[in-house]
Amino acid sequence: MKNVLITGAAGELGQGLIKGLLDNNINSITCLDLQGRPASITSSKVIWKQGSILDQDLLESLIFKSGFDAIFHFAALLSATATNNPALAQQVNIDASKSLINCAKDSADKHNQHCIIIFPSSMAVYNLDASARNQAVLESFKSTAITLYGRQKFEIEEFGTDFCTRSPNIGFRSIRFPGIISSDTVPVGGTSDYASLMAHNAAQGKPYSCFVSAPSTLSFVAMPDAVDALVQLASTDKEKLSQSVYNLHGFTISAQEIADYTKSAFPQAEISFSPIAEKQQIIDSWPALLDCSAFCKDVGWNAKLGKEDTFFRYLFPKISEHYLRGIE
Ligand code: AKB
Repeated sequence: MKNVLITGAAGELGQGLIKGLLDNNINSITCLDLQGRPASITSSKVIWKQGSILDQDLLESLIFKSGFDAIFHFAALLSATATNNPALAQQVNIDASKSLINCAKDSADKHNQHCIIIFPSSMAVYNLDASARNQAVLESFKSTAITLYGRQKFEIEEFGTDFCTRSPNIGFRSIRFPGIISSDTVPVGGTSDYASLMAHNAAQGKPYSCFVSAPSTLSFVAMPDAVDALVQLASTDKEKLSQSVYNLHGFTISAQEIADYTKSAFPQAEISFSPIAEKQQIIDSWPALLDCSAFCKDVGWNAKLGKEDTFFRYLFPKISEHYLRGIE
């Protein structure tokens, strides 16, 4: 991977990946986002284009001009935002994703080079009942997501996989992410956001009311492990990949455990639980444990941060430092 495009680059996954790719000596990273360049991204290897993923002319000119060898397509409306804006979610999550894949193919054909599209899917594609939630969920588990977002992620997984089997110059690779815990950005628009929000609020001395119940348990991964997973998936030889869509899992943790951890790091933290029925139903349908053995075997990835390390070695120290320096 030498020359990559990241759409939705200012989001939490985008910002995490930019740092990860720079650490891996990438030549050039072109970023597309509605927002301007974040102040923390200063490298001259990063070219920032402020604009919309819905601007077809902009997308085509970017992709055709540069001939990327990898495209990380992160621009999306997350679960809560998609539910509240279904028309925009259709445009961004479905229409723009399909046109990006089409455009990547045309460009790869024109430049006669190979381009890999990396698509972050989500555990939101699953809809588990209580008995299924007690087991590790495999990719083959068939279900109908209860959120629009989950159904849209699944639609693009299927579209990308099918499209690329017919187009030799492009590859489609996808990870079904659990909730991601990030220290650098405050999450917005997701349903799993409560985990990071507890800590971000505590670090700023603000009370936090959690929108799911204390026993709610979910699968999560720390951002550095999520970034490693993306970089490793993009760098793995095609022959080693037995499937196009993989589960990822870091650790299982309940909302109560996160609150306890947060209170032990920030003794003044005020955390209460006021579950919102709609959000609770979504969380209860998502996995607490994803079987990611295929990903670990094919790509050679392993989570480096377990649940205690994620909070005590990564999240709490980093956000304390951020807020002390006044960065929000
Ligand atoms: C969300 O909550 O929408 C995301 C996800 C699980 O995909 N974090």
